[in-house]
Amino acid sequence: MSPVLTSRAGTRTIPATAGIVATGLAVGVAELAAGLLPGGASPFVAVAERIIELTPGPAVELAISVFGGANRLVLLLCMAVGLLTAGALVGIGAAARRWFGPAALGAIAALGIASGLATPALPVLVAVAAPAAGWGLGAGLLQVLLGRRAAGRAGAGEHADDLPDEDRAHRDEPERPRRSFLAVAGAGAVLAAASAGGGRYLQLRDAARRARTNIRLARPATPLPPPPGTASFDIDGLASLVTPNEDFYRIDTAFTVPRLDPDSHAVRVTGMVDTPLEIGYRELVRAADTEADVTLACVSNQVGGSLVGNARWQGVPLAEVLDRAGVHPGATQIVGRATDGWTGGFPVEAAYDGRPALIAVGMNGEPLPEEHGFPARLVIAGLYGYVSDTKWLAEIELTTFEAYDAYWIPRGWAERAPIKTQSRIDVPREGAEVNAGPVTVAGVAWAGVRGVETVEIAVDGGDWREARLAGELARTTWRQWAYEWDATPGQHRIQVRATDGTGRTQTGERSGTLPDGATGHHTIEVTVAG
Ligand SMILES: Nc1nc2c(c(=O)[nH]1)N[C@H]1C(S)=C(S)[C@@H](COP(=O)(O)O)O[C@H]1N2
Ligand SMILES: [Mo]
Repeated sequence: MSPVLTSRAGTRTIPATAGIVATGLAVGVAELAAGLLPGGASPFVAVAERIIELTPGPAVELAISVFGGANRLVLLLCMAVGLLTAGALVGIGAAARRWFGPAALGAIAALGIASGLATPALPVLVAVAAPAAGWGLGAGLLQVLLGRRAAGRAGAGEHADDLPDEDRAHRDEPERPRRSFLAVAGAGAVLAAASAGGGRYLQLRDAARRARTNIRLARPATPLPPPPGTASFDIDGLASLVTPNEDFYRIDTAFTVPRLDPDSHAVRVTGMVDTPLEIGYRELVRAADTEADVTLACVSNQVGGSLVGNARWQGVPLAEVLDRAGVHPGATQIVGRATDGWTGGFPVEAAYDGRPALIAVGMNGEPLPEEHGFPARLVIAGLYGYVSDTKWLAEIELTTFEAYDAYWIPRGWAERAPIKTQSRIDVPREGAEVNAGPVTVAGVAWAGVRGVETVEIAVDGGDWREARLAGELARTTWRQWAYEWDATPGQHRIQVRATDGTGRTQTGERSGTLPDGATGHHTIEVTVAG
């Protein structure tokens, strides 16, 4: 191969690389700027939308028939490849004529601006500023990269062949500029990817928030009355009957809360059914006419712990959706699968035995908070959360327990996990100092779907004495209790136990949370001042 050819190929690789990185950075920064600006959506997607709009109908239909639901993704990938190819040409052109780089990147930015301005949902400021910011940084990086390369060439690269032999030993000196070119190009590429990813994340989070605030829950067919005053005691420090959404415990494996677009989100029903279904989120919201008061409990809750909360959920009865799909008689397990792949699985009976079992979209009168599963989740009364209450619900799969182990099962947790009867002392706090005389001891007790029949208190290992119970909101919720204790000076130990609606009293035997929930009496020590 002639040295001329090799060197020409070499002179093209570097400007092409510079062009690709600079174009990537321009697009990445535009996405990031759009994510940072209020109301921002992707300029890149805006271009895709204009392309779809300008593509003749039959061509779009062909694309859909070939690629199915992935047709948009295919278009975005094609655009990305096209953009990087254009980037290479931008770089090569800019190496020949300095003005060409900024001008060509400007043309790409102008395409973004024009598409953004034609997108009604995109604020004008974002439509213009985001691509402009991308253009500025991309063009700047291109100049820097081509400058470095020129420096490298001047250093020796181009003239190396003319050098006397003894100087050829120093040919690797240009390695330094080249290395710095690679460093800057590498940093630019990382920055481009990070800003594109970060920008997209911010845009989607923003979109989910905006969409969430625009959602109106349906009016329930038979609205539940507000919780009666008799179901609550007014005692300082006692957990409120209904846990406010912002105080509700949160447990999941999600590293970051999934941000899902309610307009495109759907829940599929798959597996052992006659007719697999897909129900869009909007349809779920319209059909969500059922309310239920349900206490959720985490299997990891220690005795006396706070991983339990009570809310009024609104949704579609799971059985209604399952009946539409037609569950095969052999199916024994319902698996809820989240968008991030997490799964929880519970018996099919739980959807049909009359307990509240909902595909929920509402929590305490508002759309589900993102942390608690927006757009949709399962809420199955009486079962620990890890088997039943899948958040960010994407799929309901009918299967058997033999065929599938949900997320926590191979990790040692029980396959069947009804909530155990438990009770907790909220006041006084563990280790508190109180004055002698009448002291109110109060807390909550819960028993899955069995309801709480009695709560008893024992002081210093003495007889069990019955506490007063607040009215029952529902069999499926916790129940407040209170006990007037005549406190005498000194150190005292207070224990609590509950008896469920089937007459079974919770065990005092202590066991840890693994594999199916902790047991034992919540016990506190208090000091009574003389
Ligand atoms: N997608 C998903 N859903 C999930 C989980 C999870 O890790 N991922 N954790 C479950 C567990 S262990 C519990 S206790 C409940 C908690 O629901 P909350 O965070 O709304 O209180 O969610 C359940 N749903
Ligand atoms: Mo949990």
